[in-house]
Amino acid sequence: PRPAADAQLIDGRPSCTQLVRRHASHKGTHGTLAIFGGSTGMTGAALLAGRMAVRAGAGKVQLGVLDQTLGVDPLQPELMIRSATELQADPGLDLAVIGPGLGQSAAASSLLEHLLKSTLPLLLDADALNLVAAKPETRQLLRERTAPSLITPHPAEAGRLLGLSTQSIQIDRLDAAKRLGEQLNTSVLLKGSGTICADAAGLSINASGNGALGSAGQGDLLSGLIAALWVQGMPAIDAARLGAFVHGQAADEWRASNPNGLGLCASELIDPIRHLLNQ
Ligand code: NPW
Ligand code: AMP
Ligand code: MG
Repeated sequence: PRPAADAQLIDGRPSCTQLVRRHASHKGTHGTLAIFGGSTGMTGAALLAGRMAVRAGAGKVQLGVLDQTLGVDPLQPELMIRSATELQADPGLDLAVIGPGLGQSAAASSLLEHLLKSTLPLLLDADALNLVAAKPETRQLLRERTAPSLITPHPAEAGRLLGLSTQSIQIDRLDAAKRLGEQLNTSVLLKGSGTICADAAGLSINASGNGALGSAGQGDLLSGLIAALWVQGMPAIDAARLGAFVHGQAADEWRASNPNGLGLCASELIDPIRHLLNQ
């Protein structure tokens, strides 16, 4: 979306240097992100992704939701909330996420196909991945994309995409990530303990994070975080690596004062992640 800044690594960790706000920058400089999802009963997933994206520095964040009853988000009124049908036709978008709380309805499926055919850089998560796994024609559209794509499956979603059990994904996670990238022509973030980021140039394993992240909504938050970094100009794979790292780091810091790791809510990590990005 933006001219890609050079990837920088400090001690093997992705650097935030290119995210520093320049004096004359403005919201248009920081990217316009669309997040498609939020079907009835799962609007929270889209809200988590959107709130995180706003607080990770995306210039403008619009939710395109399937549940038409969702209006303003009182806790994050900066979010623009529109119907998915209306937002998909907006020519002013720089990047899109599709999946958080999307569901697998016919409307979700045709929205996904529309975005796969577009030239927008695309992050696919959750039900978007389940639709790719279930529908050969949708899978083919992903394989044929020329615009950049990033998929962020958890092990069960990865299993569905490769036609394998969750257990066999976990037995050789590096091989699973590599095969997903090759078969689907996309960069990959395979979630779980030791999140793997992979693209044609290689693979890396994230060392931050802990079992407290095994709670609903953490993946939805991560998709908004990575997309916000990507839309601000980081290459997709660096955004994935930095997103996974700071998400895990925020959970590790929380765990230091909550040693048993019970009850961590995804929404609680939004402000600590913003703080880490600003450091
Ligand atoms: P098990 O139990 O071990 O067999 P699904 P989902 C497995 C939305 N959400 N290591 C595990 O399988 C999402 O955005 C909305 C190993 C687990 O039971 C999606 O659109 C929320 N296994 C939709 O719900 C908050 C692992 O996967 C199964 C694993 C469905 O997404 C919640 C669950 O996967 C949710 O995000 C690991 N690390 N991680 C909202 N507030 O609106 C997962 N598994 O069946 O794909 O369901 O991930 O909940
Ligand atoms: P999702 O299943 O889509 O909600 O995503 C869960 C998020 O929590 C992903 O970012 C996972 O990598 C992360 N996560 C879950 N369990 C662990 C764990 N044991 N260690 C590190 N990260 C985890
Ligand atoms: Mg998920």
